[in-house]
Amino acid sequence: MGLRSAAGRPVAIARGAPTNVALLALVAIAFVTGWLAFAFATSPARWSLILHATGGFAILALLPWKSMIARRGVGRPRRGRWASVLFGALVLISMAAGLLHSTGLLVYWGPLTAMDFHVGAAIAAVPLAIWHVVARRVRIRPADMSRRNFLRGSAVLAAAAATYAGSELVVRAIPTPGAARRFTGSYEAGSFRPELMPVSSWLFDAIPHLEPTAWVLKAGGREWTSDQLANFDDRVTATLDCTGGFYSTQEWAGARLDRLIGNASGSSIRVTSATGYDRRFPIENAGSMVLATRFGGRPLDAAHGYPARLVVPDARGFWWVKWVTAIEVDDLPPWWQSPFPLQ
Ligand code: HEM
Ligand code: HEM
Ligand SMILES: Nc1nc2c(c(=O)[nH]1)N[C@H]1C(S)=C(S)[C@@H](COP(=O)(O)O)O[C@H]1N2
Ligand SMILES: [Mo]
Repeated sequence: MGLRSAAGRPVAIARGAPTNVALLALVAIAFVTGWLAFAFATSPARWSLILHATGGFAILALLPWKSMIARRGVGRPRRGRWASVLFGALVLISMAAGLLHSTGLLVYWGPLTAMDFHVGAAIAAVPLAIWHVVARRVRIRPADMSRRNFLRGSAVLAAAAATYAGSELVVRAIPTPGAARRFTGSYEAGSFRPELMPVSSWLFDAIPHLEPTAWVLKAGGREWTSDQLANFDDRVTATLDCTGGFYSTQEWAGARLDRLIGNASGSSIRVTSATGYDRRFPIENAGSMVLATRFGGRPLDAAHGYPARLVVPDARGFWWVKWVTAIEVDDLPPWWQSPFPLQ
């Protein structure tokens, strides 16, 4: 795979296996580090995104080689060729959307964000990726493990890291809108302006319109009405950082969870929405979480979780359960849940 013309372009591939295996590792790294970044709203998000972007740029760096492999493959009259091409298209769409987000050139696309396309295309590519690797099996030969291929692999990684570092410098030097990203890659929106705060859902939840007179909260072995809840005035300034690519800082007010659960004992707290959406938290965190009824000095609106929504400082937006109806303490461990919501 290493022959080059006088112009320095790769001209022939003796073997595609090393390129394909490198791609397998890189696609897997990009996928895992992407989700890892979504799991955190603190510094691990940045570390995983550095790996993520380097992996992404390394895939781009292998494109000249892979396009030769792909051209040869497409030329063979074989079943599933078009599934491979669709796979390639999804990877390229994901890559393009990732770069549109990171440079800030196109962050919103109607109600969707570049991040939604980035992750959506990557998820859609997963079954095709598995099929591709199984149907186009590669065999590694001892000769593939050569010092030369190892050096080439290192060169590709170094080039990818340098391209990423360079792109970050360019984004800041021009500057493109991407210069304003937070360490999670998210863009500021409507901070301290509740009326301008974006509205988001994890997947399928629609905004329920709850009647304040009918709504009750179950917590600490009793029921709370919205009037009773309105008497609390615990305040916290905290940033909601949505994996869709925006963040918004607000002054939240409501009831600290340790006050609501009383002296209930157990390992974790399960917070449930009127929609069925729920998240579980270590009981030790009760003192730092607030069940908010107000933000920026005004009541929550339906879209942002009225009558009450959870505020979890330093946790990603998907932990901030909206339209809360129950807060229960039990003995299940806090990790006893899907790492990301399923609805
Ligand atoms: C095929 C799989 C994927 C590839 C090849 C890929 C590649 C990329 C690339 C090239 C970028 C732009 C890097 C930059 O210039 O900063 C990017 C950004 C990003 N990707 Fe992915 N990605 C993939 C999947 C995912 C998944 C599954 C997630 C999350 C679950 C994710 C989350 C992110 C985030 C949050 C950013 C923004 C980083 C920032 O703005 O600093 N990616 N990705
Ligand atoms: C970014 C990830 C990848 C993309 C976009 C991609 C895309 C493609 C396309 C479009 C083809 C030509 C159509 C076909 O033969 O079905 C192809 C061929 C092939 N791919 Fe991939 N592929 C990727 C990763 C991989 C990986 C991870 C492996 C194996 C570990 C692999 C192994 C192969 C093989 C063996 C062929 C056939 C080459 C030939 O017939 O000469 N590919 N790939
Ligand atoms: N019940 C419920 N709560 C939810 C969600 C949801 O889909 N259902 N989405 C979460 C996600 S992913 C985010 S980013 C925030 C968005 O809050 P906002 O609409 O006030 O910006 O709500 C969280 N709380
Ligand atoms: Mo979100």
